[in-house]
This record gives sequence, structure tokens and C-alpha cells, in this order.
Amino acid sequence: MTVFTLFVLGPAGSGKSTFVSAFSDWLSENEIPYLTVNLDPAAEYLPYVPDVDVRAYVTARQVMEEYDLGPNGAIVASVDLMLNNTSSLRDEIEESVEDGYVLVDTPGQMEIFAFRRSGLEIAKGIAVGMQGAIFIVDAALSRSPSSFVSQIFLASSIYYRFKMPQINAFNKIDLLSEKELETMIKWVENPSTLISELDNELSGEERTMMKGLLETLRSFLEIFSVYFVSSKNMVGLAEIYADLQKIFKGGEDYEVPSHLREL
Ligand SMILES: Nc1nc2c(ncn2[C@@H]2O[C@H](COP(=O)(O)OP(=O)(O)OP(=O)(O)O)[C@@H](O)[C@H]2O)c(=O)[nH]1
Ligand SMILES: [Mg+2]
Repeated sequence: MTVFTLFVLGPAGSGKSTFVSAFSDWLSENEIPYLTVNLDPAAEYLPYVPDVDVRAYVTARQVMEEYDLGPNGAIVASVDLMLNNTSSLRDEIEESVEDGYVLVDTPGQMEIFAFRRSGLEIAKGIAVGMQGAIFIVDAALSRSPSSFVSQIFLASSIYYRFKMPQINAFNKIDLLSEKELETMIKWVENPSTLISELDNELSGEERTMMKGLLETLRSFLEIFSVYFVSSKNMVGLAEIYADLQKIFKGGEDYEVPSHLREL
């Protein structure tokens, strides 16, 4: 049995649930077994039908009514309450998966899941087999050098927090012009161009303060895998799969299906 649990993380509205839907369709087309897990207790609508769903145990709406909380308080409380159901969720996952991918969709408010103890414990508690994360950001919100860099720093904070193999995806590239996409690809392939554009925005003391940070950014871009994706148009998914397989194969002896070997 070879199972790989992939946590799909990212800021609100970046396209986590759409990615789970698109990637599960891609896996299905390529005859790779998978299971989808929804860990978002506040999800009202999902673009896929989850095989395992935290909402069978906790929903933010119920918690809001029961504890008389506002929407954000209810989400915090429901993620904390999810901790009580970790072993049931894990049992459900273990019973349903023998091989392939477990795609885990996480709560919209990333900070609640990623930066609070309960989120991390839930992730550790439900992960079956090898583990990895994909951090999804909105490419349409990353057009300027400084907004692009903010997303990379966010990605690094997730990496430090979860400490698992992580790949990063700029999603919604269908909303970018060709030129905007080319610029972003250039920033990733040659971080020096991004750094000099950022450096040009700075002067005096600001520049001295940011120097170390920019060097850190360079090393992140050198070690991070960054992909450009459109979950809406099914673009970039084969490349992500190929990278995940590398992580996967690095850890265990996994046979890549013959029709996918060239990826
Ligand atoms: N144009 C475009 N829109 C997308 C893409 N992926 C997602 N969206 C849209 O972005 C919005 C948010 O997508 P979701 O998949 O719900 O994002 P999410 O990160 O799961 O959102 P929360 O769980 O609410 O934080 C929806 O309107 C999607 O249709 C994409 O590749 N291209
Ligand atoms: Mg979602």
C-alpha cells in the first residue's frame, strides 16, 4: 500500500477547493486512485463531492448558533472542536484508501488552520502514508513585485509551520495577460530580476533593512518548487503530479503508471 496525503493550503479564496476538484478529475482521467477529504467546517458549497467530510461531525453554522458566536469566532471554535474527531476522520480515511492520493481541502481562513495548534494536530492526526503540502495562492493578486514577494513569504511561513515537503502554485493564471505570466515566470526562474525590481522600489534605511530579507527571498525561490496553474482550465496539473511523484518516489518504492512515465 502506498498512500500520499496532500494538504491543500492557502489564503481565503485562492482556489483550494477548485484545485482539489480539478486535481481529482485529473487523477481520475489518468486512472490514479484518490480520495478527497474536506476539512473546512465552514464550507457551504464545494465544487467536488468529498469522500470524507468534517461537516459530518462539525459545521461552523451549528457552532455559531450553539455557542452564540460570530462567524470568525465560530470558525476558530469549530476547528478546535474538529480535534475531537481526528481519530474518526482518520479511521474513515484509512478504511477508504488503499493506494494513491488523499487530497485534503483545508479551511478558507488559512491562519486559523495553519497558525493555531489545533490545525497542526489535526493534520498530523489524519495524515496517512507519506505527507506533503501544496500552497495555493492567487496569481491575479501577485502581479506587482511586492505582492508577489508577500505571497512567497506567506508560502515560507507555511513551510516552517508544517515542515513537510511543499510545492507552491500560483493559481488562476487564466486571469493574467501573457506578459504578466511571462514576468512571473522570469521572477521564479531568475530571482535576481525580481530582487533588483524590488530593490529599485526602496531607498535609504528601508533598503538596508530589507537587504537581509531579500537574500532570504532569493534562497526560498531557489529551493521552492513554484508552478503556474489554472484549476479552472486544468493547466499545470501534470507538472504538479510529476513533482509530487518525485517526492513520493524519494520516500518509497512507488511504480509510476507506464502512461505517465514521461511526465
Ligand atoms: N478564473 C479562475 N477562477 C478560479 C480558479 N480557481 C478557482 N477560481 C475561483 O475562485 C473562487 C474561489 O475558489 P475556491 O476554490 O472556493 O477557493 P478556496 O481557496 O477554496 O476558498 P475558501 O475555502 O472559501 O477560502 C471561486 O469563484 C472559483 O471559481 C482558476 O484557476 N481560475
Ligand atoms: Mg474552499
